[in-house]
Amino acid sequence: MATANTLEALDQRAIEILRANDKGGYTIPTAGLYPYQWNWDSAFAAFGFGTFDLPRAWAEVETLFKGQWDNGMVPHILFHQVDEGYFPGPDVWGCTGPIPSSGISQPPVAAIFIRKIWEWDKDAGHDHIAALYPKLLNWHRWFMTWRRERALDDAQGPGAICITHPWEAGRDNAPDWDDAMAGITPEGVAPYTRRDTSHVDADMRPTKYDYDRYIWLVQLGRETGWDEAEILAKSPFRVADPTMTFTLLRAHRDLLAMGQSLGQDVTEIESWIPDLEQAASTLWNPELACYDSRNARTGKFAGSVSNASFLCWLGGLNDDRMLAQFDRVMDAVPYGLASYDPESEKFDGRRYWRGPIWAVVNTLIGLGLEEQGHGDRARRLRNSTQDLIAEKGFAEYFDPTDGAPAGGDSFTWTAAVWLAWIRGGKV
Ligand code: 9WN
Repeated sequence: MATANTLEALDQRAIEILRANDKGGYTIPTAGLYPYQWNWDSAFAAFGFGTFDLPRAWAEVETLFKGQWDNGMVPHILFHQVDEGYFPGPDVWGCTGPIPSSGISQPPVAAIFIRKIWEWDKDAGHDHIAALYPKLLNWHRWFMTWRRERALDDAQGPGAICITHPWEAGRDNAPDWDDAMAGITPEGVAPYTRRDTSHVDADMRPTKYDYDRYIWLVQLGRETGWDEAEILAKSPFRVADPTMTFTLLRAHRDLLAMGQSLGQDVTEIESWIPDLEQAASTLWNPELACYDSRNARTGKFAGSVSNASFLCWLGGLNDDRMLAQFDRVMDAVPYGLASYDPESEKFDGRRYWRGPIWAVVNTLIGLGLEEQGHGDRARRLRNSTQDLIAEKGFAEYFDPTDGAPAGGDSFTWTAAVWLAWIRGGKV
């Protein structure tokens, strides 16, 4: 257990990390490994900055939305300044948005944290949310148009929210995509050199098998000129995913609250919420007794109890069926919450999204648990994450079997959620 002095020292260290990773208007996740602005990382960074520097928090999300495409999509990476230390860079993506970028998006958590920052000071936040609201609405509409599980003309109607690339879910090498990834034959991938494995151990990162398919999918998108209709028609990879579905459902609710406060006509958002609640319920896998991912090309469930399964509470579903799963996964290893079921043969405690703990996902799960009246479990998760960071530092992720820090260090989003979730706000 950390003492009060240690906790305060850690608060200061977290602030230092955010300041050090600040590139002026946007924050990099960590020096070296990730030298650009990432979408959901920035939303978490804003949450962290909001605890001690509200103007800087607003700048973070405003810079992110400067990269929004005409079709509403907000890219997963903005390449503000080319850096040879990261692959694939802007030349590989071949995108033509307002800022050089990737051609896919990331979990839409921005509205969730924009609402929180606004609620911390509504007077200071009013003009910021007024300017961001139409941009968020366009982005959410893009998901509702282009990322539903069924084809747009399918008489069965639209379903859960899909990803068109593993990087879009932010859970890059999760076992959830194994089946869909096996459907890709990565022929014609141009020769490439990975940079990630020059920064961190290869056994903490995705494999070459994964990277060949990641790049093959980027090439496919680029060949279509990032035309969503063509990607929908041609790509073998399309997976309905709890990360996207639950975060978008939650983000719709936050956008609705901001729209109402601004006196906007919110009927479109009001219609999205029951529609997506219904769609989210289709991710329930009865055999697994858990929310799961599904290969949208075949209808086959992945069979994955992942940390994304536990985002149901954040989405607003008060589903007690998930409580026993939560307890089982927490009890299975010394530190929680593992990103993949520790009792599964696919679990790998060191390898990225196939087992390690991610403090940001814990934050989303913890917020949801608390709101849905499961305060004991929310506290358990928060205390476990606090002990881990206090003992092991502000790492990118952690091995749940022994707490070992893994991936990059001095990590922006780990520092941000330390301040805003674990320590509970203003410092
Ligand atoms: C690809 C920045 C990002 C996170 C993702 C995480 C990792 C990138 C990578 O780093 O992905 O987007 O190169 O490995 O999986 O969730 O946003 O921190």
